[in-house]
Amino acid sequence: MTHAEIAERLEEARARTLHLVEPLTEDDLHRQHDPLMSPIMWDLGHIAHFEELWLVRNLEGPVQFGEMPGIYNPFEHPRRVRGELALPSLDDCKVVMGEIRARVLDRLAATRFDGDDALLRDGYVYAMVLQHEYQHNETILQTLQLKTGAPYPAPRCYTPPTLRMSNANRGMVRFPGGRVRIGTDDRSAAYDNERPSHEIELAPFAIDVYPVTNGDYLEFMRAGGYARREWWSEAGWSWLGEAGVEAPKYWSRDGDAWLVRTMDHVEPVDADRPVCHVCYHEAEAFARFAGKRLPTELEWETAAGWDAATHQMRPYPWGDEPPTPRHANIDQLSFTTAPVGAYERNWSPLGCYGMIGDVWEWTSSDFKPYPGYRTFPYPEYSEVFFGSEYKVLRGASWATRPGVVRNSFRNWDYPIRRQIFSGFRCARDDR
Ligand code: AVJ
Ligand code: FE
Repeated sequence: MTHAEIAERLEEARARTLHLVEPLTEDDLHRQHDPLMSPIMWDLGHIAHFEELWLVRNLEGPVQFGEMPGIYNPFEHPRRVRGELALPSLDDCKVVMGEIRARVLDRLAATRFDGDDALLRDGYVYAMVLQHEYQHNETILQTLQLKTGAPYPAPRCYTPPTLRMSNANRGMVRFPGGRVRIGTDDRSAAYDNERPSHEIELAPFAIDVYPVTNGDYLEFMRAGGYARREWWSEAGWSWLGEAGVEAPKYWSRDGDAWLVRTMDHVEPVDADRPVCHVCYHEAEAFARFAGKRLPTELEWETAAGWDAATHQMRPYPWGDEPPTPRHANIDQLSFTTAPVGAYERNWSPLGCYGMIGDVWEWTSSDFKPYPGYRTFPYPEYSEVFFGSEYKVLRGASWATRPGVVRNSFRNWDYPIRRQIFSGFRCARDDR
């Protein structure tokens, strides 16, 4: 990225953030809509102060993440209590955002990207701050979907293509087994948890061509999926007992049929769209019902990128072209999932559709460091979350900005979470 491109992208990221919150009242911004999510005003202030930490203070000397001002430090205040913090008005926050941005641009002009500092080399720290804002945009959209009071009037700006596939094609594709290169060594944009790239040996496996659709999931429900102990893990069954749910989040009954709400739209559930807002336990139970299992994240990445012709991994399923809303259902402004098969280019070389876009996909993998992992630049992004508490999700959802979309990207959350834009596809051993 050149200096001019960085300035342009910072501007564009902020314009999108402010566009998303534009329809909201001051009360909407300050209210804690759900214990799982911050008040949106907290995300806005946190975005600004994260930028100040890394693009202003850091250029004057090394910084610690703990230097983030108290109220915007996520580790000092868990999400469920952020409604009690003294958050500013949107106008005051915009003033602070503007002041910080002016200092950032001032310093950017004098910054060189060809020195020894790994944070500055190739503009890494700018890419990191941009991605942070993109990721908080998706967090804000999760909050807006949970919003109390009047539903969020989503600023829909385009309708996804409506091409539909015939059911006949809905099978699995096979990976023959062998060595593949997982992860990346990129130091211009990738997060520390995606590095280093490393070769692994994978056993043969089969994986679904499509993510599991609402239609598939309804079959599970009709087969008594939520009442059949044998399809659930122990942790899953105990979650189900406490949560007492009988359908994906945001579904409601309509006689014998089901409706689904996305922001301010309520529609009949479309059988051809990927199921969304299910937790890991539901995904795992469905897989057992189907006689399959969830893929590991290594299998997922292989299915998304491995090219039999070159024996190389592609950065995106369709090749090298940077992701846009023409490639896949990403970048928020469709405010919906699309029927599987709708995006003509969204195929991986192995033959999987929609690894990117529509919904994040649960994998069976715990969020652990790759062999040879080194924390960079701060432990609070990845390292403090490593362990068996979190499951890895791969891909990207309709609410993900293109700047955080790549086959090597690793997302993670607790296995009980359903407010995220999460679905899944199944796999199977193929020995
Ligand atoms: C990668 C989505 C799990 O929201 O906790 C935002 C992203 N990290 N600010 C999160 C993140 C720091 C992170 N996830
Ligand atoms: Fe953050």
